[in-house]
Amino acid sequence: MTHGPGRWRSPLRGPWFTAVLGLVLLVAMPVLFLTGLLSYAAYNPDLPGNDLTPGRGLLGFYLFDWPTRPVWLYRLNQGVHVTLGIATVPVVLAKLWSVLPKLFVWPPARSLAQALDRASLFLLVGSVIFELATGIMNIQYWYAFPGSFYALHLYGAWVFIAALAAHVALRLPLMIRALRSHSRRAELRTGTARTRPEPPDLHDLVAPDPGPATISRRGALGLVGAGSGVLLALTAGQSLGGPLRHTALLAPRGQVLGDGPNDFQINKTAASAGITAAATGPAWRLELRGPGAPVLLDRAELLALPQHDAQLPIACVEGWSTTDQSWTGVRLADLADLAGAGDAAMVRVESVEQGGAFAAASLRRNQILDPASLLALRVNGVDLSPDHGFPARVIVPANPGVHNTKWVTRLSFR
Ligand SMILES: Nc1nc2c(c(=O)[nH]1)N[C@H]1C(S)=C(S)[C@@H](COP(=O)(O)O)O[C@H]1N2
Ligand SMILES: [Mo]
Repeated sequence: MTHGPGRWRSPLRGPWFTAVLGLVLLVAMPVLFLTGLLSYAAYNPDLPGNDLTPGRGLLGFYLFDWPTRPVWLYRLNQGVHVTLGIATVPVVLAKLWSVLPKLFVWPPARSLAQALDRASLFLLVGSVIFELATGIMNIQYWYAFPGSFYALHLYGAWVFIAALAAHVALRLPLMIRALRSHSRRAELRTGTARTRPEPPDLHDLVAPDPGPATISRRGALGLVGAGSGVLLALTAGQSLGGPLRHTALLAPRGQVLGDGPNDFQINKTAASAGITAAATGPAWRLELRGPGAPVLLDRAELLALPQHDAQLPIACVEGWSTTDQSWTGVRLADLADLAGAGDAAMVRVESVEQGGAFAAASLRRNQILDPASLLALRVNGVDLSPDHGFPARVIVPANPGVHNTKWVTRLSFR
């Protein structure tokens, strides 16, 4: 028995309907996978201290030196990854609905081939739900993971792509046949009254005992599209920034913005990071470590060094970003020279913040050397506000936001 009589009677289910949704996902999913892999590479996870769960093993085979140009590279990558991920949710749900009866087929398998097929579907459905759920939890600040988000989301992505590859290999001819079986134009002109079930198919997607249509295929696809469109419209503003930021009603991060020239998104306020006035007041020093004795500089001494400007965005891994802000400060390359480490392969940046995943980050040589990579002291013509990292913060072009460390106290060049 595949379909219980009286259950799963929608006349919409059938190869064509499933194939249309499948086609959309066949475009979206590889983009999500690739932008996800790029995002992981952008962390420089191979540098000491950057990957909190260095167990990726072979999965890191593709890692490369993340570039600093174009400066909007990470902003674009992450905006696409997060916004597209959210917008695919209705399509995934609709596709699962379209094959739902198949999940309850009993007995589970009549042949070894069918058992393997169903096992791959189990991995596919499980991993897509896992990836969307962990991604959405993360951008909504709900860090309820039994481990590191990066590791879970990365491993999940590889399970997903492997299952997807198997699924595409097994079902692509069927999808193409199904798409060719109907005229898309004609289907999109068919209203509810004239909506008929597809002819019975080999794969049992069509209900054996279909009821009358309560919505056309056009209407159902329109509903899915509208759902994706609404999610897109209420999310994209957080990545576009500027005035459009206010349209991002689904983003939890609309809440804290600064004042005046410091009026742009704040990830974690100084208060919530436990930054005290004492730690960032007159007693604050920047420590430079290199091959020789450490160099200590106060803020006035830093301001007396050559100052440079850079127009750079902040782009958080969680999808939001700002438009370019005008940062002013000392070049990281100049600080490396001061530490006697002009040839350093990397720098470890530490914050006065105690503990936590954001309190330190390592940057690679190409990032140190970019003339727009600054230890910023000022932004948009005024001193950094405490929430944006006063007395000094790192800002590096195309860097994931989380590596633009705020409240910096030590740079160790190696
Ligand atoms: N010390 C420290 N630096 C930090 C953070 C932090 O929590 N602590 N947050 C990081 C993250 S996740 C982002 S996206 C950016 C945000 O910078 P902003 O708050 O100035 O916009 O700062 C980064 N630097
Ligand atoms: Mo972030």
